[in-house]
Amino acid sequence: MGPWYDEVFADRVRFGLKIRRVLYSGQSDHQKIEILDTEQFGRVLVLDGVFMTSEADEYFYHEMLVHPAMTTAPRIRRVLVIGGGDGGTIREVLRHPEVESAVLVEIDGQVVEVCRQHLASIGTAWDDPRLEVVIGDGVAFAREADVEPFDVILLDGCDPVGPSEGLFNESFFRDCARLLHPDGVFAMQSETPVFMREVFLDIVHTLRRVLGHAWPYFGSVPLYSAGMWTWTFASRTVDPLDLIDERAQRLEAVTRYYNREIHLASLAVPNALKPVL
Ligand code: SPD
Repeated sequence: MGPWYDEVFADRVRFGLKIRRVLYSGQSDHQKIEILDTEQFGRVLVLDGVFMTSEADEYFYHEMLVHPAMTTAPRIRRVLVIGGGDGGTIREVLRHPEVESAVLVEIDGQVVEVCRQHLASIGTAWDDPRLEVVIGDGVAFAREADVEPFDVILLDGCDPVGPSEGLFNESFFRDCARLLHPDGVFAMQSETPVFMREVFLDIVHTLRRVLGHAWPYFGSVPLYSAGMWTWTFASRTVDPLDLIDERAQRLEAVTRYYNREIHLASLAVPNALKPVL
């Protein structure tokens, strides 16, 4: 038996993976970084004891964070990703040939280095000439950047503790809104209403105040133990149901989870959440 690695959530839930070995363990200026080789999920990135992504199931999360925004935004020429140091989100962004430039702002350069070395199957687009990687604080970037607006902004953070805490508040969302084209789309991972109901609701309601409209959408990521995961789509003008069919259809040749049916179905709100949404 064993060894096992357990993620413990708020002293209420424990989710464990049997590991073959620890491939990397180190402390950066921001957090503890580990790469585990596991029986079920292959290689897994763990930050401060929380499972982030795995070789086996990362596509559920990354495709759903990226493609609802990228298949509905009228223009997808310029894209900003905040967080996402494993490279999965930017890989999905750069699948779209209409993208001319993409900026990824990751606070922890050590996460990028470790993932490039140990999770190369996830980060397959690091050398794409359209990509600029900025190692720095996404909150400061959003506050200070003086650049042409982005067509799509994607927020790929950890849970709202530690280095990601500042990525969940209204002033940061307002700074992102300033950087977003008037017809742009913002999307972010918005946690699970099963374990983090208030955080989830707060994200949706705050984005509605900031951008006018926000729609949570639902799915599952096998590595995240609550069963239900959410992302939230927000835009001043774009409705997530208005798919650009040609873009979505082209993607379906390569995506492993995302397709047009899943895009539309993911926007259905469970009854228990309807009154609070
Ligand atoms: N509970 C874990 C939430 C992690 C969300 N971000 C994952 C990053 C994958 N690129």
